Amino acid sequence: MATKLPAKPPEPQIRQPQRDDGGSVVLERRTQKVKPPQMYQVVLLNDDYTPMEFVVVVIQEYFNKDVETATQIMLKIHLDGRGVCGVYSKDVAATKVDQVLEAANKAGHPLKCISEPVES
Ligand code: TYC
Repeated sequence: MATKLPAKPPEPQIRQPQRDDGGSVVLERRTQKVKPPQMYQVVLLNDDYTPMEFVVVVIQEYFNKDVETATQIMLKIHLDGRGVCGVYSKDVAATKVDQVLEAANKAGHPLKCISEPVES
């Protein structure tokens, strides 16, 4: 499979040469600002039926957290209704959501998972 090369930074924009009053040619360089990519947070939502132990395992497995951190995040979700499990690029966040929903469906739990842009 062909791998994509990283995108090149944009070339500085150079406008048409202008003449100043003294007859010399002046080139104006305007460097384009490159913004960092929008990041997405993956959020688990609380429900009344998914077992706490299952949520802790999901957070460990799909978000690479240790058992203590995963338990803290699970308890936060249980108490607040939602909790951020990780922050990723858009594609990786969407894949995490799919993986969590598939694991929950397979196990017969109604666990919900979403991704949303991180506010800057
Ligand atoms: N509220 C669930 C319970 O009491 C536990 C739970 C935690 C469910 C986090 C979902 O994302 C969740 N069994």
